Formats: sequence, C-alpha cells, structure tokens
Amino acid sequence: GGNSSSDSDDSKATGEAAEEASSNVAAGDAEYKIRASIGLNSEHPQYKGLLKFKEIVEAETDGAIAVETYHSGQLGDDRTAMEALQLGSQEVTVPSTAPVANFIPEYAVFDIPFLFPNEQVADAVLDGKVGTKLLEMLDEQNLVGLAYWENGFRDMSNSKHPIESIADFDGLKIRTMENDLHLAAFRELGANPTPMAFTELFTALQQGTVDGQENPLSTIYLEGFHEVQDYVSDTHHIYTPFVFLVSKPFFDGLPAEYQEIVRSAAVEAGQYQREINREANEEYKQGLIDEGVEFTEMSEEAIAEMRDAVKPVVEEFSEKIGKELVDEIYQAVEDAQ
Ligand code: TK8
Repeated sequence: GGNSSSDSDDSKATGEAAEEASSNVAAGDAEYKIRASIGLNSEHPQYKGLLKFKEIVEAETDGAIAVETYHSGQLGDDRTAMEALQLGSQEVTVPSTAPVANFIPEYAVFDIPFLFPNEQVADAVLDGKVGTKLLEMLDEQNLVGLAYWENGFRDMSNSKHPIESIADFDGLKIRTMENDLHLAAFRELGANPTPMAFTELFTALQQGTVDGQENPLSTIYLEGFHEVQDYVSDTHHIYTPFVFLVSKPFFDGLPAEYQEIVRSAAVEAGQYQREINREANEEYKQGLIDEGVEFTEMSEEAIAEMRDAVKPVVEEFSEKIGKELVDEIYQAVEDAQ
C-alpha cells in the first residue's frame, strides 16, 4: 500500500499472493518486488536491457512493481538463478538458452552449430512458431518464458595460439557452457572441453585451468577476457539466444493487468537489447585489437571444415531433441531467408 497513485490502488492485487509478495518488500511503496538477475556485468547490453525492463515496468505500474536489478551473477549463475525461479525465491533471470537444455532437452535445438546464418534469421525463428513453442515448454518447469533476447554468435578465445583451422583445436582445454551438445561438438573438433558456470570462467582462464573459452565478442571485450587471452577467432560457431524467464509462482500471483505489462516490457526491452547488442560489435572487435589481441578472421574453408566435423554430433543430438523439432527449425530457418 501507500502507493503514490492511490486512486488506482483498488485495482491492484489483493489476496494472498499480493500479501506474500508485498511482505518481501522491506521499504518503499511497491506492492510487488521483482529481483532480476543476469550473469554478465553492468557494461554489457544485457544489463542495459534489464534496466530498460525496470524502467518500463515501474513506469507502467506507477511503481506498484519495483524491479531490483543484479548483474555479474551476484545472485548466482544461470542454473542457480533458474532454480531460484522454480522455487519462487527469485522472480526474473535472463540466462543463455544452452543451460536450459539441462531442464528441457528440446532447448538444445538452439545449440546446433551454424544453424542461423545471421541475426535477422535468428529473430524470425525465435519470434516465430518454433521460438514460441519452446517458450511454452517452460511451463512444465515452473517457469514462464516471455521473450528471447540476444547473447549472440560465439567466437573463440584462447591463450595458446591463433585458431585458423580445425587442427588448431587439437588438445586445447576449452571451457564450455553446461550443455552436452557443446561438449560433444568441441570433442569432435579435437579440443579437450570442460563444462563450467560463467561465474567461474575468468578465474579459470587466469589460472590456466583452461586455455580458452567461447563467447560473443561483447562478452570477451566487456568482461576483460583479453587480459588473460591473447587470441580471438571469429568462428561464429553457435548463436546463443538469451531467454527472459519469470518465476511461474510469482507470475501466476500477479493481476492480469500486471502480467501483461511485464510481458510486453520483456519484449520491448528485448528489442532494445538486441539493437544495442548488434550496434557495438565492430567496436568490441576494434577494442580487442587495441588491447593487443591477435584477431583471426576465419576463412570460409575453415568454417566449412568445422561444420562438416560436427555433423555426427548434430545427428546424435537430433534423436535427443526430437527429429521433428530439428526438421521444423531447419524449415523455419529456410523460410526466413
Ligand atoms: C551469462 C551466461 C553467458 C554465456 C556463458 O550468465 O555462460 O558463456 O554465454 O553469457 O549466459
């Protein structure tokens, strides 16, 4: 209670869910509090997207929903945050889709190497039928999926030598996300992959527990990985979406009007986040070069070689994902071009 726009207080939530939520609020006028966390730091477009979400939700609910934002895995890594949402002890997180495959095997469909030729096709598929279907699957995991944001095309970094062709992966210790398809694909390329939460990655690179990792240039640059990595190659081997998740127990307890505000804010903030994420890619590349990184542009032949090498992995995982869904996403990719 005690909201500044008290004339609309009556239309706001009443009942048990509201009381429970507002009892979490130590101070301030909000009836509901959303704790929203991400894994990347406050420099990253992902955090700017989260701030946009906060701005929209707080404005459109006249402050009845307060959004607290946390970056850098302050509330835990992707998997931990998802589990907190399932339990209802946190309200929002925006993980990469790759670790979601540990909860819902179908999510590995986004991990198929070289699936999306560009961001526009990714948008069309994610915002279309296939993406929507995958969002709906979250329900069975006590999660509500509202939108896809963008992590982006993943590139290689390492401390040993330039990666110019598949032979350069040989024996390299690579950190991957906690995702079986990623692990299998890097094994197939000849690397020695090990799964790890993002929150542990910088230290692992610094201490040499792993030689390298793969992430979009935005992350490599903005997280300062160039301080501990000398070589970057633009392999673009996998496109990783972010998925905007809400705790289902929390979402179900919101009045319909607020559910709609939260839903459209997640979408609108996502459009903004995709835009700023794409804008700065050249800047990140130049930034890395200025910091002394040796940047390798992969040849078409080398990419074709990588694509061929991981084909057996795609075959193997098509069974686990479901052949129908795999066919469906390939069709959607084709239709979007
Ligand atoms: C951040 C992660 C990260 C992902 C990874 O929470 O783990 O490498 O690319 O961005 O989602």
